[in-house]
Amino acid sequence: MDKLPINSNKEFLFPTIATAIYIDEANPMPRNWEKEEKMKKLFSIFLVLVLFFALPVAVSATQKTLIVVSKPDAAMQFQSVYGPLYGYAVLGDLAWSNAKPTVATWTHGSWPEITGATWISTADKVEDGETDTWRWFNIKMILPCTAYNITNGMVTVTSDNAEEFYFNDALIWTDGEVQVDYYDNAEWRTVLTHSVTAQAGVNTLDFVVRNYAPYYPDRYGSYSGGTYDKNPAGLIFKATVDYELPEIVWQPPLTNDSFELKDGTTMPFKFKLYTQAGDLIIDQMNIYMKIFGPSDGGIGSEVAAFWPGEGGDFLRFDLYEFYYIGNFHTKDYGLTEGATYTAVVYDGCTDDVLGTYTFVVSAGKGNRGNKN
Ligand SMILES: [Ca+2]
Ligand SMILES: [Ca+2]
Repeated sequence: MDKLPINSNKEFLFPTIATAIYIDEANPMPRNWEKEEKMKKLFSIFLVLVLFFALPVAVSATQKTLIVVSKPDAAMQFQSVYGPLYGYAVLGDLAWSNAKPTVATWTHGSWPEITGATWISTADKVEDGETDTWRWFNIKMILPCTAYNITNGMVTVTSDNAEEFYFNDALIWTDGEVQVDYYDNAEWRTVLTHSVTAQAGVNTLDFVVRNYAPYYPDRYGSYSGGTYDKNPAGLIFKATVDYELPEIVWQPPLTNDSFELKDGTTMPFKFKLYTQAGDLIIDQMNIYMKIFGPSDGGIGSEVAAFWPGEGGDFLRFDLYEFYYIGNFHTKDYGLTEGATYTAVVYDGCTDDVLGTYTFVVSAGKGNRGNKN
């Protein structure tokens, strides 16, 4: 492996970078974990104050933004990590073995921050600082299945020390040397932002991160205090994407002025899906509907669920009228007359609420008071 030359005063001026960088900061080596912890606590208080005054600003009533940041995920629901390995392996290689939860890792005071994101790794402190190690971070970024006009996908990332970044299995960028002999030019400092094209439903972010083993003395002439075991490793990122959700437009008989839902009848809950621009959506079956009640001040408990499908008990799409329909057989549910109920339509991927319809159950079994 090629090594960098080190000059006598322990400073090294990279040919392609205009500023001098202390060589021992190229791969940050804390000399005292505990002292660094105290400094970080002070910085945290400062950061909280900064965040307090940096409240988000709403941009539009219909445009939504999904933000995913690196964070500990004990349940491995959305974020997990594989490794460390002592050699490079491609995504999905059996050498990676089993996934582990991402954990907040020890952070070097010089590492960049990304607002809202946490430096994560396989452990609080690196397991083996003397040898190059590789970790694979696997992240799920889940948009609603009904999301459309998906734009402005951006991923901001850095790692200690180098990373490959894949989005939906395609390599987007490599910062530093992940697969070949490394040239340590402090890539942990470079916070890069990449454009990505996200899709409705599940998107995956994969980062293969290499921690460079130290090979040089620090500015005091020692090798990280005489040992190689203090060599932090980690990843920090923030991913954002803008999208819109469709609008529910309820159909007759629900929208009739005289509408009342009579107990004992079968009521057709019909709705159409429109984009915010007013275009009809006719090919979206990743939705479902539930009916809740009676209202007890809140929405009440679940009475009935309509999953997408073809049978009479399912949420169906009518190919002639272009509406979705769930037939609510009220006699099957022992409803409370005079009480308030709510129908809710959800996105099938994220359970986002797309629309609601609130109604009162009236007496008069056996007769439907409305024509559709
Ligand atoms: Ca970087
Ligand atoms: Ca490192």
